[in-house]
Amino acid sequence: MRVITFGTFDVFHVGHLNILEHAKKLGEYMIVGVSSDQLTFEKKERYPVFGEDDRLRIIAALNCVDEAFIEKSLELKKEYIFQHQADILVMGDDWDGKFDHLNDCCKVVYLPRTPSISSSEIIEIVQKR
Ligand code: C2G
Repeated sequence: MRVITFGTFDVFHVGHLNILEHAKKLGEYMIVGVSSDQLTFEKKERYPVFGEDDRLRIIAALNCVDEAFIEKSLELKKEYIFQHQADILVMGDDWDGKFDHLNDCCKVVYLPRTPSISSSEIIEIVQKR
């Protein structure tokens, strides 16, 4: 089974690692779409701390990741799924229900987020120091 997931993965932390490792266990081959800087701005109204090339390198270097690419638009999920021949789409449950319409091209699974950690909170803490 080929698993695909998407995310910004800015200021990489253990919540990111948990979901990627958990997702990989659902199949054998793991593909990750890393949001471009522009897409991150559109989603979060701020640019990421780390640029897309660095974030892509970090994700691609993980043991649980077989392939990583830049995700340019939220609207292209179907194209990315077909392009990478993914059988399962994994998303964090902060996106619960948002991608159910893709169930006709692959299985959609929402995994629970790791509590009490987020890139935005880490950025806030560092800014205050
Ligand atoms: N995540 C998690 N636990 C946390 C923080 C994040 O499980 N404490 C998960 C999110 O649910 C997501 C992944 O880690 O599945 C990446 O999180 P973000 O970088 O915040 O990604 P996001 O902006 O939600 O991008 O196409 C969809 C998007 O690109 C998803």
